[in-house]
Amino acid sequence: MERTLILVKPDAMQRGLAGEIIKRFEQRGLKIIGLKLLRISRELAEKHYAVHREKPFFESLVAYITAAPVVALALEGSDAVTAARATIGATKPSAAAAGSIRGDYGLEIGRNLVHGSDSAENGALEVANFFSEGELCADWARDVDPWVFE
Ligand code: DAT
Ligand code: MG
Repeated sequence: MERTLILVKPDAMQRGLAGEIIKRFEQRGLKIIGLKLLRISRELAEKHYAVHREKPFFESLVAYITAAPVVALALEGSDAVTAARATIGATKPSAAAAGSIRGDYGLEIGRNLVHGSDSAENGALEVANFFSEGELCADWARDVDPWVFE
C-alpha cells in the first residue's frame, strides 16, 4: 500500500471546496489515515517545496500555500499516488481534464486548489513531514476494504 499527502490549498479553503475535494478521494476508495486543519508555516512551506527553491515562482508559491489554513490528508491505497494525481488533474488547471478537481474548479497554475505527492517515496516523506505517527490511524481496517482492494 502506498501513501500520499494531499493538501486542500488556501484557495480551495477560501472557496468552500474542502468537503467536495475530500469527498472525491474518499469515494475513489482511498483510505484516510490522517486528516487535519493547519496553517502551514514558512519553514514547512520551504521544506515541502524545496525542489522548487530555485524557480522564479518559488516566493509566490510559498506566499500562496501559507495564505490561509489548509486541510492535510494522508491517504493510503494501492497505487495511491497515481490514483490521487489523476483525481487532482494536470498542474495547469486550464489544461486539466474535465472531471478532475483542477479541471472542474480551476483556471490558473498559481491557484490550482490541491497538492498530491508525485511518487511513492515522496508520499511517505511528505506524510511524515505533516503528521506525527501518533496523529495517523495507520492500522484501521475498513469493512469495505475487500471490495476496494482485491
Ligand atoms: P504539482 O502540484 O502538479 O505536483 P509541481 O510539483 O510541478 O506541480 O509544482 C508545484 C506547484 O508549483 C504547482 O502546483 C504550482 C506551482 N507551479 C509549478 N510550475 C509553475 C509555473 N511554471 N509557474 C507558476 N507556478 C508553478
Ligand atoms: Mg508536485
